[in-house]
Amino acid sequence: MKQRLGECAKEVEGILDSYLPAEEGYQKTIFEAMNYSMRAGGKRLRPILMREVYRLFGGTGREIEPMMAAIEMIHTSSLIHDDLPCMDNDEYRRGKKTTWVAYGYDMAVLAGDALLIYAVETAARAFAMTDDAAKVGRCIAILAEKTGIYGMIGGQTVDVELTGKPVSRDKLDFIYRLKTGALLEASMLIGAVMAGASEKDCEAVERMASAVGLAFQIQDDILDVTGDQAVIGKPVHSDEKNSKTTYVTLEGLEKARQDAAKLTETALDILYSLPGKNDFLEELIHMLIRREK
Ligand code: GRG
Repeated sequence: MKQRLGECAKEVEGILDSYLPAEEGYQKTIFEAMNYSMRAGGKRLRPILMREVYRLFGGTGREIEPMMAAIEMIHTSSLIHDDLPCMDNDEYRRGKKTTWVAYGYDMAVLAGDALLIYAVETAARAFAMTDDAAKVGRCIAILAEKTGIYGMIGGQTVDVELTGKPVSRDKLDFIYRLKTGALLEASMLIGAVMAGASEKDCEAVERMASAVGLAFQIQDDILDVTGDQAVIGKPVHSDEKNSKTTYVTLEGLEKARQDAAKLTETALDILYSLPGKNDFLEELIHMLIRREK
């Protein structure tokens, strides 16, 4: 599985690369900072999950590729901003210097902004690759909604505001569903919509992704306590350093592990209820709570 995932990530990187800007012109620095961050590695889970859900519903075309690039651009923009001194103040990510350390605070803010809006420009390239303009329009709306104030940015707002303060389980779930879950929901839902899945199946995919998102963030919290910096590629104990309440600080390591496993089972039950079969997607969902980075 690890090897297959590695090969898949490499293949996805080829696709991402084809959508990155050429490093030329007076504004060359912004292109370099964007490409540095996009090429820094990472598991490429969101585009991989998107394409596997697309395949689950019978999708075969290349129209999914601009959407795959767009979701990874949005994810990368969020990592650039998350690492800034005004947020988590981290110097390493994916085993490399963070964008603000490599390019300066000002350029990192701009590179995050640039990737965010370039993602929309990139997703819009799918219009020229299909006869079904409506589904592309719907996917761009999903990207915007899941990224914005009702999604990732909304979740991050509550997260930042509550840093160093007591956080109830209810609020923590809200933060996780939005800050982490929303982009995973967008990834999988866009895969379904682009493949022409029914409304009922799209709703099921969104619920499946929501469970995956929560389990994924719980595992992220677990790795921040138990992980190896050399494997993860970023500092561990970052949550403690930033006085963050996490699933582990609230519920303890053992319950965190149990709850992540339960959420994974919920996601898999939904997957089994859907038409079609995709063994790789099933394994991938299992793997998300077994990962070491
Ligand atoms: C871009 C305008 C704008 C705002 C960003 C900072 C912010 C708002 C949101 C933070 C969202 C965030 C970083 C949530 C954590 C999600 C998470 C667990 C990320 C790690 O994802 P992986 O493990 O990373 O897939 P790799 O490196 O493998 O891609």
